[in-house]
Amino acid sequence: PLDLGKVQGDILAGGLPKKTETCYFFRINDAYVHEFRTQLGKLVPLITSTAEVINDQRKQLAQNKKDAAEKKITPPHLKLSGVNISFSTKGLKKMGITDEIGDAAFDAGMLAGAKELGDIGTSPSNGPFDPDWIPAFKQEIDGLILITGDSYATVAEKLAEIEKILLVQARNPIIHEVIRLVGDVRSGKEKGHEHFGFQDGISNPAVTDVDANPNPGQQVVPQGIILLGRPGDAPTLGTPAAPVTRPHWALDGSFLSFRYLFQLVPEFNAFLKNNPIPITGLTREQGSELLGARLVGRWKSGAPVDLAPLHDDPVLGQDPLRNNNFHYTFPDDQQTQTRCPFAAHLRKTNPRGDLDQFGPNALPPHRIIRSGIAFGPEVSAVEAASEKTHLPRGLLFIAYQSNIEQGFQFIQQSWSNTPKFPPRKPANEIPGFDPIIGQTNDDGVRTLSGTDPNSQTANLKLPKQWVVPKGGEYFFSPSIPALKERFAL
Ligand code: N7H
Repeated sequence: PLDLGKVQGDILAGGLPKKTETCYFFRINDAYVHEFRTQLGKLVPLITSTAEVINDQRKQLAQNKKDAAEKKITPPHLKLSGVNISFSTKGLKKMGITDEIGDAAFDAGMLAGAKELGDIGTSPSNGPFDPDWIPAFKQEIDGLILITGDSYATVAEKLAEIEKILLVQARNPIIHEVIRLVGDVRSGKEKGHEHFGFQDGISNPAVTDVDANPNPGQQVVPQGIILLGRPGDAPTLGTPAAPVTRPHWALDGSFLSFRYLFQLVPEFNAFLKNNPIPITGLTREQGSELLGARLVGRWKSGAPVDLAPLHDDPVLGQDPLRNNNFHYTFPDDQQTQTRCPFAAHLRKTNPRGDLDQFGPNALPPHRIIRSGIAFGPEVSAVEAASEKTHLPRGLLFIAYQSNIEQGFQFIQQSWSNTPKFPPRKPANEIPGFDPIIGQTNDDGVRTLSGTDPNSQTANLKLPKQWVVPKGGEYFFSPSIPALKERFAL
C-alpha cells in the first residue's frame, strides 16, 4: 500500500503549506555531478513528505480552534515551511540516470513542444521554432527546488540551508541558479484568488485511499493517474502489446509541469467592461461581471455558473459541499449554453458530464492536480486607468500527473486550443477557444460562442492572448526513497 511518508509533499493532499513560494531553477555544475549526488543525500532530510504536510494541516487546524476559543484578534501564525525537489530529463541524464522513464513529452522537454502547445513565437528558416519565452527557460535547467512557507523569513532560512549544502556561495559551487521565481498568495479579500480575481484551488481530483472524504461532485481518480507505478498509471511509450515498464525508482514519483504564465489583467478587465452581456434586468456592470463568470465557468467567489447562471452566490462559492457538485448535465445545459458556454475555461479543462457518452474511463486520464501560486504585484492605479499592463504578474502554474501527454499537454492542446471541443453540442456548433488559456500560433483569430445565453450561436471575438506563456519545463518529482537510494550517492 501507498506510504504517504514516501511521497513528496506538494503532490497530494493539498500540497505544501504556502503563503509564499520560491521556485528555484538550477543547473548542476558539469564538473561536480558526483559532488551533487553525494550532497543530495544531505538534502533529503529537508524534503517534506505528504505525511508531514497532513500533520502540519492538523496542527494548523488545532491552532485555529485554540485561537478562536481564546478570541485572539491577530493570532501568532505557525511557522510552516516545505521543500520539494524535482529534475528535468537533462538533469536525470546528467546524473547518469538513464533508464527509460516512459514519458515521451518529459524526454523531449517543454521547449521542444512549445509550438504544439500553441505558444507564440517565430519559425526561422534555418532553425527550430523559437517561442517568445524569457531566455532563462531556453537554457539548460536540470532541476527545480520548491521552497514554501508562512513568510519570506522562513523561506529565506530554508533556502540558506539548501544553498549551504550545495555550496552555492562557495568558489566552486555545485549548482548554479538559473532563475528564481517568487509567488505569493494575494492578501485580504483576494486571498486564494488568482490575478483576474477568481477564487482558485477549488477543484482538484481526489485520489483513492489518500483523500478520505471527497466532496460531493469531486471526481475520485486512481492513484496511478497522479503517481507513477500505481494502479491506473499508463506510460506513453511502448505499445499495448509491449508496454514500457517504469524503472523501480519511478514508483510514487510524479511529473511536474511548470508554466510561467503572465496575465494581462487590465486588458482583461477592459474587455469585460466593453462587452457586457445584455440581459434585461442587469446593469451594464452586472453584464460585464456575467461575461467574466461565463468565460471562466465560475464567478469570482468560486460559485459555478452551472449552478448560479445569472447572479453570483458567494455562499455557494465558499461551500465545498456544493461548489463542485455540477456536471453540465442540466437539461438546459447538455445541448445548449444557457448555463455555461461549452468553451468556458472550467468546462474545457474538465468537461465533467460532457464526456459521459464515452464511458467512465474517458475523463480520469486527463485529470491533473494543480498546485500553482500567483506572482507579481496588484494592478496599480496607472495600469487600471490606462487599461495596459506595465508590471509582470500572473501564475506560477504547477500541475502533477503520471502522464504528461494525457495530462497538462492534452488539456492545453486537445481541449483548450481546439475549437470543436467539447463534443456534446448541437451539430455544426463550434464552441471555440478556451478564452483564458486557449491559444494558437497560426494566424487564426480566437473566438468562442455562447457567451450570451440569449444568442448562443453568436461568436465573440477575443484578443490573441490574456495569458502569455513566458517559459516552462517538465520535471520528475521522485519519491523520497528514490531520492535516497537511486539519486543520492
Ligand atoms: Fe485554470 N482563471 O482564473 O481563469 N482555472 N487557469 N488552468 N484550471 C481554474 O475550480 C486560470 C490553467 C484547470 O475541475 C479556476 O479550482 C488562470 C492551465 C483545471 O472544473 C480558475 C490560468 C491549465 C481546472 C482558473 C489558468 C488549467 C482549472 C477555477 C493561467 C491546464 C479545474 C478554480 C494564468 C492546462 C476545472 C477551481 C474543474 C480551474 C483560472 C491556467 C486547468 C479561476 C488565470 C495552464 C483542470
